[in-house]
Amino acid sequence: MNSLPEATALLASGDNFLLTTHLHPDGDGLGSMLALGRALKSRGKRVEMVLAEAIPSSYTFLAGAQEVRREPPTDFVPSLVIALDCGDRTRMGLPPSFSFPPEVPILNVDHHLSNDFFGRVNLVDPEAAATGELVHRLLSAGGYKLDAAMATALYVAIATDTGFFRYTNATRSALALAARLVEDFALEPGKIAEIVHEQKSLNAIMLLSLVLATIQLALDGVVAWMYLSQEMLLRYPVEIEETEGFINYARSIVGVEIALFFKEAKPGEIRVSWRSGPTVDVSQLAAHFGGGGHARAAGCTIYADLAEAVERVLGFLAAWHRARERQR
Ligand SMILES: [Mn+2]
Repeated sequence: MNSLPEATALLASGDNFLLTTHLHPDGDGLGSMLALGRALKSRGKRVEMVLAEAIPSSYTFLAGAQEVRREPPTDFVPSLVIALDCGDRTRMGLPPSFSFPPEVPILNVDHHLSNDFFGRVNLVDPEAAATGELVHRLLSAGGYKLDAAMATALYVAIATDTGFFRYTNATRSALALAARLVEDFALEPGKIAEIVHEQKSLNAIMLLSLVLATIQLALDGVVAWMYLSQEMLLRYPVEIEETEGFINYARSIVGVEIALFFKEAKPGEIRVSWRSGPTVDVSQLAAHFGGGGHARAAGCTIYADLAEAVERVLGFLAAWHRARERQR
């Protein structure tokens, strides 16, 4: 069931809500969770926001960020679990020790193309620029009154997922909603961008210099790839989230259609970020390695050493590239 009325009805009916977003949370997941959590609380609902990981420092300014717990209170049995910005159930950032009864419904609010509709009720729209846009739809349909804190959280959700309105998902409706939030609640986009964006540690910048030095082109310049090894991370320790934007440099090279960033999260565990321009759907390519995401931004994890992961992905892309050349 993929329906707005069903989703609003679920929110109106229950009293104990467990909200979560994906691990390695981003501005969209966190902003969506915090805005919805605050709105539900304003209706007198019990809300527990849970994420089994620390919140990146660039988002701790958002109202309610301090209320997010690593695990639910021991006595807590939710009447509804709400997953925000999670493409599938395994992405939900709940601690492995926590389980809830199978009869408890999940409301799945998401905009990933690869979303597999794991909820009892799903509010899934790949056309939405951000999950925050869907949360806004949900709150409007339910007649919830926004306040400045919710508006800020939703603005951050939309701004961060559109690369501060630079990516192809910076649609008319995303811009219009952001503008309305700014106007109605006197938000300051410049200030918000500075808090979210310009808070890099010196280590992150030094690490960027090492990563940029690894950029190589492949397949006649169609692919640019780069990597981050454990050795580099030991030299300049950062939270892995701080490396999120690095891949944009590879994608910005003239002629490059696919950018790849291989991150050795642990020895033997390589997280690969995929970015593309309008000519390639990387969510389909990443799916070959069990990953997914959006057409222009996807990810997968490969359990191998760094060199082998690079070889597997480039080998796969070489075959894809040859097949595409033949079709032309
Ligand atoms: Mn998102």
